[in-house]
Amino acid sequence: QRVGDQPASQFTSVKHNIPLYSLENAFNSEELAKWETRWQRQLKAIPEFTYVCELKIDGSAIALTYENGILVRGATRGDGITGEEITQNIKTIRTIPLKLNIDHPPSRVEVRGEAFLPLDVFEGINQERTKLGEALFANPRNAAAGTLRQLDSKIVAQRKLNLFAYTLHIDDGANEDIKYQWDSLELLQEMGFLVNPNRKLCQSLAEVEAYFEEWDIGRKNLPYMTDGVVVKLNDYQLQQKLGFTQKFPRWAIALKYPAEEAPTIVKEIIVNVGRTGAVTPMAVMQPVQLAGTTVQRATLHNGDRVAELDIRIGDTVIIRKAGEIIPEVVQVLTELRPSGTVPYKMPTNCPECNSILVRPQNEAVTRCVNSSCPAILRGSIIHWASRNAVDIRGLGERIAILLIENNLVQSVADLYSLTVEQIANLDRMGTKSAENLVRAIAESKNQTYDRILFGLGIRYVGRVNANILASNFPSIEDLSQASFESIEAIYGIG
Ligand code: 1X8
Repeated sequence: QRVGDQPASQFTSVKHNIPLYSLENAFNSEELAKWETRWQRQLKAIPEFTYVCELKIDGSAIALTYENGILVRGATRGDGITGEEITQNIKTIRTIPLKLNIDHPPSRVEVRGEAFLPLDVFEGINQERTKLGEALFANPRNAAAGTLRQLDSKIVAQRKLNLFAYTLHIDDGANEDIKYQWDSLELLQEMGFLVNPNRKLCQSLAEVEAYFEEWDIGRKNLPYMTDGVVVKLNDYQLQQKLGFTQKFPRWAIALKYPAEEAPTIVKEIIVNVGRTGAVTPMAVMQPVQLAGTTVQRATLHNGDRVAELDIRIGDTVIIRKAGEIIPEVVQVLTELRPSGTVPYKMPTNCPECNSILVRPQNEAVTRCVNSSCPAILRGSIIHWASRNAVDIRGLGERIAILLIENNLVQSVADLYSLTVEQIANLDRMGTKSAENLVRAIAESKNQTYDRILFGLGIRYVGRVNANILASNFPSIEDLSQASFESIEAIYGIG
């Protein structure tokens, strides 16, 4: 009953019965105090009130609809107004009741919660993706969102998704007795949902901040990721009086933890050449745990940033992870610098093809401009095969490197004349995986033209622009003839 039979071919959009708002963020006590002043000023007199503090789960928001106690729909947040119907996937989450555990269920109940992946499951998924050469998820939130959008609910069922419920809406007036958020949480629990146990009623912002501090330490031992605490006015009457702005409820705020940082030691400084030829200096460091993953590389962005940091091999550095897969070096602790270090000099030649690197005036980026540089070819192939381009499953970094090293491809076009035999002879490939890859490459010819356009990796043609161009020029021939004026005239292109 929990796992669907046939994979879905696509998801359908659904309008939420009640919009899902996002939360206003506060990053410090001042911002939190301003929020309190603001909501109090809006009322004629300062009322008696309490705050409910809950952990902010770094997952993916979900809306669940129950009719007469039966789960009839699960949807992603989407833009808050419309989301995607993912009922089949939602049903695989064991902590979501298919039937509410109450005697006389109201005709309609809406439950909101955060779907999340436990940290160890997240690490496991990324390790598996590394092996397959697939792009890694940057964080558990993206991994949860990606899992929820899997078309095959059998895969979702294997992933151990979970959900903390935190909002309860009852449609038919039956919630007269529920006057407080706190009581909603207890009722949700009685109905059979998993509700985060680490909640607290607070009488003042001082107590809220104590809770925030307590969980800044406590969260490091939780098996799931949190990125702050959510503070809500407990009293539904007050919530109703305050209402919503265009974007947020006025009666709630998220107090966020700063992006995680950690110290480590630089073992090596390397430069990476991307598919556009852009040369990015990177620090290779002693592995360190950061925001749920083991990190050993950090970006140094460009030569100017390297000079500004004066980062050297042997330095102790602070790295920070703010949403991206690759963290950045934010500080060099020069007082810990060992003796005998030398400033790092950016290379003048490409580390992969040895041609002279070029830095256009007024640009921060240094580039390799050799069109046959193997690094550029490798990056182009990986990009072409990536999920948002023509999506060739099984063609990741490892295979791209093998194909280039063995002189099997000199361009993306060469992928389409590869044979099973050629691929099967590569390191750690067999006939079966070679057949799969050849088939996946052949199937990629059927992809839509916007994906192909994106896959070409033209500068300034990202996913959005590829889409816009594809819908304004019916064929690639039309696009190749397009004038400056006709492109400029398109809504969405400046
Ligand atoms: C988002 C979240 C909320 C809660 C926990 N985690 C979140 N990511 C909670 O209320 N316990 S509320 C919320 C929202 O309203 N956007």
